[in-house]
Amino acid sequence: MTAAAPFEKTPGWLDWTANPSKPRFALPAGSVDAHCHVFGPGAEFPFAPERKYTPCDASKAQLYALRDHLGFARNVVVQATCHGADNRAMVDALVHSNGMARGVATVKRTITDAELQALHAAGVRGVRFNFVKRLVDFTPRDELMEIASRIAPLGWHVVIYFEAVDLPELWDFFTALPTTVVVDHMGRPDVSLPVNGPQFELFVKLMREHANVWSKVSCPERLSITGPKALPGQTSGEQAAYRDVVPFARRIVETFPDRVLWGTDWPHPNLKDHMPDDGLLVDFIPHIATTPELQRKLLVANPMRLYWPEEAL
Ligand code: 0GY
Repeated sequence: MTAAAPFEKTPGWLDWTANPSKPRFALPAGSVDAHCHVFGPGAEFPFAPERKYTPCDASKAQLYALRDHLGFARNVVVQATCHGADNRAMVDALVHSNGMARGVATVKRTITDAELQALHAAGVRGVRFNFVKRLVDFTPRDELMEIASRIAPLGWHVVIYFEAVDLPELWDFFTALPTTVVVDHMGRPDVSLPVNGPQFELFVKLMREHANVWSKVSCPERLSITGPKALPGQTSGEQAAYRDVVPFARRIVETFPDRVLWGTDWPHPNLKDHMPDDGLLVDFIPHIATTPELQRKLLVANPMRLYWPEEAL
């Protein structure tokens, strides 16, 4: 008899792909997967009572096996909302990475200075503020601003996750943050709208007018409507998998080459239609960062500057 799983997955949950393909794109040496998560395992690190979904397990060992398979050297492990502000699973992944992983935590205003120092010692270099309503309950802005002012002296940054339609309302708060600010997944644009239309222009304006704002050009699989299938017989350029996301991500990479990051988003929470092949996601990179120099900045120089500044050139 096998022991009952401690947590029942959300109905319809899609598990991560166990046998991703080997990417054809050779990642530059020292590349960083700057957005990924661990889930539990639930029996060891229980999911938070306030979570909005219950995922499959996705352990640190499985994450680091994927890192090696794809050709990455390092990871940035971002606290997933299913663990709330209990950062133990993420921290456990960092401390068992031989220094090859750094992290982004979720914290509450009740956190003590000693607890912040302990997170720093484990490798945490940022906090995440989440404004996606299906993922989290509302946190008052004054609490978030208080947290931002406490982590700023540690040299940490703030990662923000929001939907494009909410940017106008969140603008004043974002532009008042005292740290580097990293936007998840380009602020989740609606890629059926024009790349130079008002919605995406507002996001470009945020980055243009605020030099402390960075963006992850990640998650084509979340944003795409055309999906993972390339057009028949085509493997490059606009014909690639997730081709409707290419103009958006490419514009951000080419306009702000020193303020972009890329990550797999493994184990891909909350996808409804398909689970991406992580090898195919890596093969998306040369479509959005089209020269070796842009690729080196996106995958090595930028994440090293933000997460391992003591090693960055
Ligand atoms: C992502 C995206 C999602 C989820 C989370 O922490 C999370 O639960 O970030 C999502 O559902 O869009 O970046 O992993």
